Amino acid sequence: MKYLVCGAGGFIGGHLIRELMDDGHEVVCADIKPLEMWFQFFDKNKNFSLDLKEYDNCLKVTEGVDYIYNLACNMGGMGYIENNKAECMLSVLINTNLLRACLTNKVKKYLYSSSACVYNGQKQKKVFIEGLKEEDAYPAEPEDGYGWEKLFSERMCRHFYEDFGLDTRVVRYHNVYGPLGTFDGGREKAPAALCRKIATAKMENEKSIEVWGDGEQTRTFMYINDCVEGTKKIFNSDFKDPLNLGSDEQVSINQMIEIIEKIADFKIEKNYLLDKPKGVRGRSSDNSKITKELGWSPSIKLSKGLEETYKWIWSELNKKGENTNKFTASY
Ligand code: GDC
Repeated sequence: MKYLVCGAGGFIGGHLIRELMDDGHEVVCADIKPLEMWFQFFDKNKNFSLDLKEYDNCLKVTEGVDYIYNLACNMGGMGYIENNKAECMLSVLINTNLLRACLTNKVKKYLYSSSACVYNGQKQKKVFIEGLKEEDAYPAEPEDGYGWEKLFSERMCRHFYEDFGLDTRVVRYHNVYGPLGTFDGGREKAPAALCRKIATAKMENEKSIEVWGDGEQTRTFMYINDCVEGTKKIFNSDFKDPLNLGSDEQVSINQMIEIIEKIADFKIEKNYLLDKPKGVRGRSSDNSKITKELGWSPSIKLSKGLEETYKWIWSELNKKGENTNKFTASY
């Protein structure tokens, strides 16, 4: 079977392609970024650098393809999505035109990468909340901009199945982190940002780091290996409705900082910046449905995943004279 990975130059895309290749599949890769900016690049594959918001480009990359993982969207951590709502919403063109191209080119199955940002904001007003169940996305009050696009695109997948018979899957990612992802430049999420800040403080012997908000806000963070395994499992399952893919190990940002301090063997003072983007107060994944449907759920401990992530970021920061621009490049 021939797979297409859209968003191939991104964090999750790069890791997923490696796995699909290891499984022996032929993979076509597409991303808007120039090839030299891709986080992971494999010569062996057919690689396209083009804008999937354009229908003609969607037609081109889907030709002869059986299966699609659509991970392509303009995104980032809270610092990015709160300040670039229109850009985030324009990703609707990627999903729309890929779905249209799937029909023309008779693609067999299509996975759409949605997000925990689809969940109703009213259910995320406290710290350490009950896990969000899939049905908590309605009544709709998602994250402004980015979350609305994700919720709308989820529904488009559903209707392409109902009306045209296209076999679709929808996965709702909860804050994914790990090596070979963005850790600076403005799009980074909290795990990578805080690993970078603590590593930099240790290297430069600084006493404090900046933390957005009061540090009491809570999240669950999913390590990339769980993310790739779960994504493939959902793709290969018969379950067509949106499914959470996230950890259920809830921590506050302050608790995550403590874990990173231990890994780094470095204590730091926290300078809380209350006017920075904070997002929801508390978010967590309820994993009952994925456990029931797949007999599996993410299980890698945050301390283990952060250890790998910190080590990688530390080594990237230590690379002297090398061009690390690819990690700071804008979309
Ligand atoms: O950016 P993020 O990881 O995204 O932020 C988590 C929390 O960590 C926020 O409350 C933020 O204010 C706090 N925080 C503290 N310091 C920092 O230095 C920092 N950098 C960052 N980035 N945050 C800091 C994400 C979306 C994604 C995606 C996932 C799905 O929201 O940004 O695009 O869809 O959700 O779960 P987060 O978890 O709010």
